[in-house]
Amino acid sequence: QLATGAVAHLPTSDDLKNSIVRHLHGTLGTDINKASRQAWWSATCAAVNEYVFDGLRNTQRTHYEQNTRAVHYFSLEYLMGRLFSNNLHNLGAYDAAKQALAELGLNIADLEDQEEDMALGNGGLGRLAACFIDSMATLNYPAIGYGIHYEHGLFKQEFSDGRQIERPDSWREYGNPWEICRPESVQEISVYGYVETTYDLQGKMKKVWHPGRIIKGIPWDIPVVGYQGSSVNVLRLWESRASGFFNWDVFNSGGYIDASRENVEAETISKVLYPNDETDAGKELRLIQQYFFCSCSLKDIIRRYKRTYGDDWSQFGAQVAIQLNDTHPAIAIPELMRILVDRAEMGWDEAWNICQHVFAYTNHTLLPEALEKWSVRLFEKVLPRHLEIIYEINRRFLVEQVDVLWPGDNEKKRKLSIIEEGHEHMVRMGHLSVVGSFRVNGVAQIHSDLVKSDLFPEMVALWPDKFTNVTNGVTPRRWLKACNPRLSKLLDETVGVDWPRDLKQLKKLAAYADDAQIQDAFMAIKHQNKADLAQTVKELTGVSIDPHAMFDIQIKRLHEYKRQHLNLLHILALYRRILQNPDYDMVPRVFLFGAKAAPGYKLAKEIIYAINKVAEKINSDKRVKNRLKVVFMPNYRVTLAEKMIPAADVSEQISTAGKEASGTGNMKLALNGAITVGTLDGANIEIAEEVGADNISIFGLTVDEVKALHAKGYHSWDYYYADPEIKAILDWLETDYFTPGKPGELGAIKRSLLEGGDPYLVLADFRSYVDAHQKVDGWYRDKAGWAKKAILNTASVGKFTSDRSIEDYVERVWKLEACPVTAKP
Ligand code: DL6
Repeated sequence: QLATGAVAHLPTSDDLKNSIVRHLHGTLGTDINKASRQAWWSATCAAVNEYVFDGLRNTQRTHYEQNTRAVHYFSLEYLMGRLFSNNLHNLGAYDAAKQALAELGLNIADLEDQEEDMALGNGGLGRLAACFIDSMATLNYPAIGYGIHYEHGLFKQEFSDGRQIERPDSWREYGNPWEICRPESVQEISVYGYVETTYDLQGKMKKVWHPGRIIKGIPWDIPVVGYQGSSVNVLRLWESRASGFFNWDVFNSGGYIDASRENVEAETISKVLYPNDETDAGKELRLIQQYFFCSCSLKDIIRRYKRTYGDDWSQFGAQVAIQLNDTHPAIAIPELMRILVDRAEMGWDEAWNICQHVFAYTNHTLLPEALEKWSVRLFEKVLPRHLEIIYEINRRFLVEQVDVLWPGDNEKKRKLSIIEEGHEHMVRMGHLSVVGSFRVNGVAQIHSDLVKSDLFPEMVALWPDKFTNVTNGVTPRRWLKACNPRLSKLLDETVGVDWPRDLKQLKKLAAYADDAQIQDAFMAIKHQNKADLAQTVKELTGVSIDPHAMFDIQIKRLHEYKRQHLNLLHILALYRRILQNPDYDMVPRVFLFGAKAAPGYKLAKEIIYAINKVAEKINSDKRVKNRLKVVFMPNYRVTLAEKMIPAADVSEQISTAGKEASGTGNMKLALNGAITVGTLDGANIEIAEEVGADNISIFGLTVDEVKALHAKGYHSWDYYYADPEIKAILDWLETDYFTPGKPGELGAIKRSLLEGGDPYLVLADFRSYVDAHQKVDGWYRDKAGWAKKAILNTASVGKFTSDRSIEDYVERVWKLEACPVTAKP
């Protein structure tokens, strides 16, 4: 099979079969009759890699020959999941591999289960980065992702008597077939030390940083295969090591332990991903992680640039775009300034001009606790020269921009300064990112509007054209084609086979929304997916669920603003109604949750505990008569999402309006035919616009109403006293009904909603949430009506492909040309 893209020949099943056996013998050193599953899996990956590496070589050669402008995506997180089936699907070789393995007596699904998730991210931000690099390769954009090669990704979650326990994740304990170490591209970076001011013979001042520690960055390359082998780009992740392997002097004088301390400290940098997705500023190691990967990556970019341009910096801004995925990599801005001013001895203005052509910044959250700030004291200790550079960036910004627009206005200066002056002086990384970038974007229209109106209004006044929106998207290759093969086949048959690359093609499905045959086929697929999920639920939790029930799914990180506890209150309301009225008429429902809580986030962990305890009680209560089941799936991750999303009837997107920047799970679930129960928040608003009011159940306060309520003064007690159902449920949680012999065990939720003031307005939205579910219950009773809504959801969400997001970035931010790759056989 000849390909059109980077991969010269797409493999047939015979090609793969021969190659797998060859690798079993030649690479794994084993034989067909005694190979373990792990060995078969490794051999199959090696066989696939023959094609992947072919595409990688051709892509890199083409980019070099054509000397293309490229985008460099800087992200502290990449939530990749598994790559085996993804790579096969994108190579167009999944069926060939399935057949090859079957002929060798193996089941492809068993091999897929050999792979550990590559969980180098927490949630939305990291998974978005993974979708984006898939789209950039698919669309033939010269792009490279840069990040950290964490030894331990996001923790594994277990439950012990309903409570979350964290276990370390060792995703590459037995190696990882998808990555290539590149010792030839090792970089060294510096931290700590002090800055000396010197003068040359002409009396010109020069700053010299004498670092306290040198650390080595070792690059690992993970090929990113575009759909149909179009381009194969690279994700380059840095592993930290001490620069000198061992301190032999100390070792020889008997200090065995001390001699290796430096190694241990250096290796700590890439040891573990911070497990908080919204709050982590303040930790020295985190700042060093950020600087480590930014500095290694910038040096790597400069090394590549110099291969063509030598010391001529004039084309740097034209050749290099760097996208900062949130403020985590913002330190790259002063680092590039340092390299240009201190190392390349460039004048400040010229260097700043280059930075202003290179950096663009994406904001992913408005939550105040997530807006990174670093104490000046810490900066001074870890990166003394960078602190000086930030001071100078700030000085010029305040004098040349702020004071020009608002002369003499010290209040404006105080508000806009990159340095926050309070009890402790802090460096505001958001301000630095805006000042140092030529473009700033939010991740859904409403979020981008709020970035402008609430977060940086004065920056907008200074630079109105700097701000834009790029609504998030998800890759339909992973989130429909690979995870929902049954629906994919139906789509191929009804709308043609181009939809994975051109998701708007799904619109054609709308013409079949009333077609009884397509409705039956669509719902039969949903039922089969639910039956598969029911089996997984049984295996993982021991709970039996009925695929005929409505599957209502909330999967995302555990956060108060995401309001899993609102979902719980609704479940409790239904349970209570059943107990009060044994004949209570409701569509049987299974509520499924998947969520990890940051290990230090107490209330989030209490919410998990409460859901698990309520689930135990409900699932074993005969009076419920299967109308209600509740399941908290342990260890939610990409691989579990791929099983849950195709089986969802209802998608819970219930954040307090104004708090969820975009959401991407909302897009995946709608794409797979789930009907959203959601607030007018983040991308829900755009989903509602696309699917139409009849096909989504919207509830709750709007952003403006939330603001107005807070302004007026919100008193959650009022709702408690005014609504007997709310009162009864909250009081119930405090008894020992769900935790026999231990009253008060689930009291944390009630306390946060009443004494804690209910900061996320759970009680204010409760009644309209219950009504939104009542509406969905009614919809579900009409089988044809429901099928139509589900079909129209799939048909209408073509906008939310990450391909469209990337095209928006290209047009509004990066100004890149696509560079199609032609394979050289
Ligand atoms: O943009 C990706 C994703 C959004 O869809 C979520 O709404 C948002 O909560 C998430 N933000 C983070 C926070 N990280 N920081 N900072 O993960 O980004």
